[in-house]
Amino acid sequence: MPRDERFQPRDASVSPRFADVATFMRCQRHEISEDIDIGLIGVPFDLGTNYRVGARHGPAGVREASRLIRRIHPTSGIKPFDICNVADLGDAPVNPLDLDASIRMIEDHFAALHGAGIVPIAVGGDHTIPIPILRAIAKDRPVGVFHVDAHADTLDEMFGTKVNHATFMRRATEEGLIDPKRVVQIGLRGSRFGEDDIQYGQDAGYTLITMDDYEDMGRAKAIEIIGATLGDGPIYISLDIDGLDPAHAIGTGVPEIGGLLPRDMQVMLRSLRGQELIGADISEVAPALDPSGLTCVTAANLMFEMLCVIADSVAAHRKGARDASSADAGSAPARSPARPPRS
Ligand SMILES: [Mn+2]
Repeated sequence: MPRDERFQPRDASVSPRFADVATFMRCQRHEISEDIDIGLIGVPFDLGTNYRVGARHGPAGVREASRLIRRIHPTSGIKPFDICNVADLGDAPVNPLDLDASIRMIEDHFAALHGAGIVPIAVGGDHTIPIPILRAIAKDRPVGVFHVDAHADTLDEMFGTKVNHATFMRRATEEGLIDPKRVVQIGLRGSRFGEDDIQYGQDAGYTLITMDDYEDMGRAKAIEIIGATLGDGPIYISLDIDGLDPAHAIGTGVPEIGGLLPRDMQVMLRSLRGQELIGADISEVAPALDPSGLTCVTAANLMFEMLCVIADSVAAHRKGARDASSADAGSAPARSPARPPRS
């Protein structure tokens, strides 16, 4: 695939990193179009938050912090901007005074980009946003989920509401958007509402790795379990920044001590290379709660980790689709995300 200059980040040797309007990783700002493989998109929504608010400013904070991201992954060597057309798609529309309307607007927007064959990497926003995203991109078949979080997000309701940042995994399971046998939740910890807080996922068939489990088994074993559980098939990544220890990400709504290190998170995300990755979000980044700016720097770098493995996946499946269609002309590509092969 020839490199398309319309989808190259601004060159830091020509325009200094601190100059110009902030976009995700200094990518060019585009509207939804079929020329785009991967869309970096903000979802500035936090009406689903029950404690500390401010994740509506996450997209702006992560755009600003992502100015420092470069072109090439230091370990894998993946060059995401060479193998995929990547663009900043701006923010999904929201109504800051209406949760239900916002959820519909977000779903419609992600349905539009999914229809254009774009794989989304979303920056929240609170952790309600995977629900409208999955409704848009996973309605055709249930997907596996790699879910990093201090909290299981499987409550049935909160303050009498069903759609909020503590319920998305349960709603997605009920709605058939995710395959519970292909779900890993990692980073779980913190005090609980009740004895059966995390029971829902266990009963549904999720694989849960609490922080206590993680400390006992170590990172290599955790990666082995993650790979075995996710298996083959489409996978969505949902990263609540509160999965990390608040020493590295205090700018979040519901911080819990004793969490994952950014380094461990980087290595775990890298382990997803070779999987079929259909989208991702980083949620619960609330910049105003972290005057140091570290939370946004951490989120921007984890976003780059996601971009690299997702670009590798999109490029591989584009090629896979091309091979499948040349071997069996007329049949649909076997795996999604399906987009027409480009020469
Ligand atoms: Mn969460």
